[in-house]
Amino acid sequence: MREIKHFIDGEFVTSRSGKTFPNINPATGGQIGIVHEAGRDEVDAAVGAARAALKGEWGRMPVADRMALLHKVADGINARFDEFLEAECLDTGKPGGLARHIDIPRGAANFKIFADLVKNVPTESFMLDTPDGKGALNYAVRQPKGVIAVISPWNLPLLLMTWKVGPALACGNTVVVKPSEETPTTTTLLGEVMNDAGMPRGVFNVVHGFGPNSAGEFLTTNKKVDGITFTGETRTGSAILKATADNITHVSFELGGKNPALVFADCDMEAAVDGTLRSAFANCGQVCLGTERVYVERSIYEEFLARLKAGAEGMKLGAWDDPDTNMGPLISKEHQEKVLSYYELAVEEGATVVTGGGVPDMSGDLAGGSWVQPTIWTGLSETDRVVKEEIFGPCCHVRPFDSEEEGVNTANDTEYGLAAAIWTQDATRAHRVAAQVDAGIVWVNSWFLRDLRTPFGGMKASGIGREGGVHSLEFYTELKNVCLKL
Ligand code: NAD
Ligand code: 6OD
Repeated sequence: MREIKHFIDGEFVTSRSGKTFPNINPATGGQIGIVHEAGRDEVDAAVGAARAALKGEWGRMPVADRMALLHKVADGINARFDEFLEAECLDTGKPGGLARHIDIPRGAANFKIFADLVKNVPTESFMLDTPDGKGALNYAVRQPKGVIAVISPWNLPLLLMTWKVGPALACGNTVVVKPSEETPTTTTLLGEVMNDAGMPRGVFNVVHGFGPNSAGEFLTTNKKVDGITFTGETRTGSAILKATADNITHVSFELGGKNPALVFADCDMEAAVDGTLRSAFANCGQVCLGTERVYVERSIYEEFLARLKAGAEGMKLGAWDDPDTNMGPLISKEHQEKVLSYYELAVEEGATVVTGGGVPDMSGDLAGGSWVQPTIWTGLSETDRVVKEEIFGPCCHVRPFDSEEEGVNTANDTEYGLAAAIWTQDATRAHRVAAQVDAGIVWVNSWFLRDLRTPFGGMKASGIGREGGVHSLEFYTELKNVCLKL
């Protein structure tokens, strides 16, 4: 059984309190590790190490050397690809094929892409006329924000953690990461990679634990943290905002969603069905960008629904290392209870269960896992809780619409604004609808097609700020103007 320790100032350490919690494989319900839980002492030590590192070798390192080091970190992940893959799949239960193509390669790419980007970003300058005719030169410089707390979720653990750590380090900051209590392993492995790459001590630190009255709260209330970048539920974002109010700590938030898909009669039906199967069911529906509300133009509604149902029923639930598996379990028994409570609520609210709605029969070791069936509903009203609230499971509600205006209005009738998918072959319509949908990320005839140079984030209750490309610099650096009188 793996023992998962904190990584502070370049060393793996246990908690002084001796407090630990189990690491569970959600596919079987079995314990695979023991994790040390950080108290205030460990969090303060990690933040202290990160602050000291800003003044040390890291703070003085030439940009080119910093970028070369980040490339070495990416290479280090790739060199231990299979180890990261197995760790991620055991922590989450996700299919190996998914993690092999998305989670682990992106975990490495997040370091290279931001390293390459940061060294090529210009800043502005302005000449100002002055009464003496000599003028003044204004120029902007970017400097690191300081110590960044990275608080990450369990659904794409390595990918979403490095999506923050990559740009934070590229910009010259130091970090203290608190991964989700459900998925501590790959973040800890990254500590080994950092040491092997020669990362100076204290630049990358990891503390394990929960949110309230644990590592999460101790980190978000620490006065020596300069910025908090958080990915997780909207209500956790709200708790973090309250915790940071006294210190005015800067935040970047990527939060929940209740994302719509708009499927128009002029779509490529096969692409729309395949894309919606992915957006609703990939990673067992545990993708913040996933589709939970599908609106289909009435003339193709029946055909689309029948094909979506057939696709959902063809999904193969199984072990991560079975090459036929394309759906894993939910992350935990607690999350399984939550998702199943929505499955029950849907029926109470009057849904027609097109497929699924329960727990599949799993055999052998998998019988103890957190499995649920991929589920499709119809017949709910737009005010029903199942249509309004983020479920974060492999499920969606499908509803017909009669006009573009109706489709857009129902898609926008939500407190969230993270992502949307539009399926149409009419380019004019695609641009028109994309402009009207309230979402930070709109995909047309695709889903989760990522270009890391693009802005990423949510409108409304789905987040604060944008990361990705140069937008990451807005959070991870302080932009300073120098005005020089000539
Ligand atoms: P969560 O909010 O429960 O937990 C996320 C992290 O916050 C964990 O590390 C957790 O320990 C920590 N945390 C919890 N309470 C805290 C507190 N009071 N103070 C400090 N830290 C605290 O989210 P989750 O269940 O891990 O992830 C699923 C959620 O994340 C979904 O709502 C999903 O939409 C969202 N998500 C959003 C994005 C995005 O890019 N917008 C990406 C992935 C996931
Ligand atoms: O691809 C990304 O950069 C990203 N942040 C994906 C988020 C997925 C949410 O579950």
